[in-house]
Amino acid sequence: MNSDAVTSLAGTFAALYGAAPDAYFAAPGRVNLIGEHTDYNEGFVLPFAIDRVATIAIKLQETGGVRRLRVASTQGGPVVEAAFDGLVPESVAPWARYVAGVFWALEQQGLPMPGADVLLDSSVPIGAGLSSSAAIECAVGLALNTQLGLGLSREELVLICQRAENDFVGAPTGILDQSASLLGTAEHALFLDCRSREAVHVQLPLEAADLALLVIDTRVSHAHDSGGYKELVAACTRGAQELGVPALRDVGIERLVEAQQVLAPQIYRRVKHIVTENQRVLDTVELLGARGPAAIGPLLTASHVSMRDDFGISCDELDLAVDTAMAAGALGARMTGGGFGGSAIALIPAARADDVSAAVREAFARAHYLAPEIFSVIPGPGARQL
Ligand code: GAF
Repeated sequence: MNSDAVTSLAGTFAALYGAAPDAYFAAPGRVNLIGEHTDYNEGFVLPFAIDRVATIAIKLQETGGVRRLRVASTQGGPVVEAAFDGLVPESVAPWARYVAGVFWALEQQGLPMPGADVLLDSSVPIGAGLSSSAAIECAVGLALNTQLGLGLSREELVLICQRAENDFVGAPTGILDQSASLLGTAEHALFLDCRSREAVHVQLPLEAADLALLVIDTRVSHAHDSGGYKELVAACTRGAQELGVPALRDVGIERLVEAQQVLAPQIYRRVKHIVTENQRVLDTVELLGARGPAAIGPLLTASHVSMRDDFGISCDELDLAVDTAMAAGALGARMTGGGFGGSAIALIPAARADDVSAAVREAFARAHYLAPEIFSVIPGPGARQL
């Protein structure tokens, strides 16, 4: 965020709350390059932090009085105000739960929180599968950790923010989004083992390879606290139980034939996606190291086909975005994020960005879909104080 934007945030904060903020923090959204729905199956993911962020201005309340949380957004709307003691999700508007939930999760951890005034601004599109919610949680988590001197590591903050999302917002998500936002670094993707939580930064030199990564936001909105995501988690848990393993991470490709014989067809297809997707993540990391980003296109597209045909979480708009991008010269394309809408990504030769974008816009217009938002992203830095 440039200094003009911080000045403008300071002005809005003062107008709303009658005082200057103590500090500013920013945390990015993410693109998941590959490794979808593998996180809560204790498998592998390869996301990167993007150059679009949620920014907060924050002022902690002095200790002593009744604790109160006030949250406002630069998008407008009334200031959301909640008493801190007995804080429950229902006492705050849904969008403000991503802020309040982090205060709540830290308190649940035995860390007493002060009240606070928070102003939120975000350049991460909402409901686009780019983790706008985790970006807010991570900005708040880093702010409280820093301002209160809690001494938590970023890895610990990942789990606090995940707890806010799981137990306060009510979405049973894994650690993919919060890990990308808090642990991401510029020019790298984050290769994360979601069982051991070991994270390795893998170079993703898009520019040097004359490549670009386009995000195609279909504007079909989705939310993970609704039914679809929970059903997927339940299906994967059932698949693991029936195969007698702690998590689908423990099922190798070689067990798929047996899995097909013992599982109901719908559970089998879900299991097949997770098992093959874990292998695709490992193959992608290997190819990136050996041959660079231009080589990974077919793996990205295979991941999309698996989500479309086996995991069952694509939609017509995402399929059209992927198929059109491929026909217009993309090296690989896939939906990214939780699914049921949101965004597709396309890995393209940088020189073809305008042609691919135009082809996708035209195809959407022909299908009478909403006009997509198309923009390119680069791997940016993780959450930080401004
Ligand atoms: C959402 C969730 F928040 C992540 O934890 C992950 O499961 C993802 O969907 C699918 O890969 O973003």
